[in-house]
Amino acid sequence: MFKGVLFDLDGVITDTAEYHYQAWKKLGSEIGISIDRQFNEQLKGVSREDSLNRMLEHGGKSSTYTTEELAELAARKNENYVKMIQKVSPKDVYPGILDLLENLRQAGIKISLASASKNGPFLLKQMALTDYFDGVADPAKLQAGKPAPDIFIEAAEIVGLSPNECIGIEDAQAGITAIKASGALPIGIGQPEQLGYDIPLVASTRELTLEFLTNCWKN
Ligand code: B16
Ligand code: MG
Repeated sequence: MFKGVLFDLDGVITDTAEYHYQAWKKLGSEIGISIDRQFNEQLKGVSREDSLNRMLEHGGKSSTYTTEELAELAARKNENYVKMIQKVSPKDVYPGILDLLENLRQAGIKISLASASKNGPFLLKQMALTDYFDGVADPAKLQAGKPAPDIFIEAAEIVGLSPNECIGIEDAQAGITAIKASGALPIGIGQPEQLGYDIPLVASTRELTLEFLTNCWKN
């Protein structure tokens, strides 16, 4: 039996992608870069700094800014994002997630957060989920973001486990690649065209039951 579950946040526990999108769009409008929802798909699971780089590249402004200016732009996006997520509440937790957390806890399975977001702890608090988590990996401490495995390795280690004793749950391609590279067993939320045909997938978080996870582990 698996001993831990490593959760991504955005797209798995709740939908913060829309707020990230609105905040990047606002920054883009201030610096003359226009983005749409399709482009935003590329930013899912990608760190703040890497997202900014991708946006600048998209707008043909890759070498326009100094390191200090880049830091200021990333901070400005985050200020807007943080304003938007003040309204996140327990109502925003995706269906099935609370039951899953409750059942994992009762089964004595460790629960750890492997989100690229530096706002992860704040979001857990807003959704009243903090107490379910035995550990929260700090993305600021790590060298490489997803698709590198670092955040999933860290999320397992902080709860005293090795990744190969854990299941990782992700909605983004970069995250699935990271889980595979860490040695944990990936479960994806989404479609095989994006996440691959070689891993167990669910279309909705409603399907993420303890029974489903147990079956994935056995197979
Ligand atoms: P922040 P996840 C990711 O969360 C988001 O999907 C991604 O869009 C965002 O840029 C990244 O967190 C960093 O977030 O700016 O709040 O530190 O999917 O890894 O939970
Ligand atoms: Mg995600």
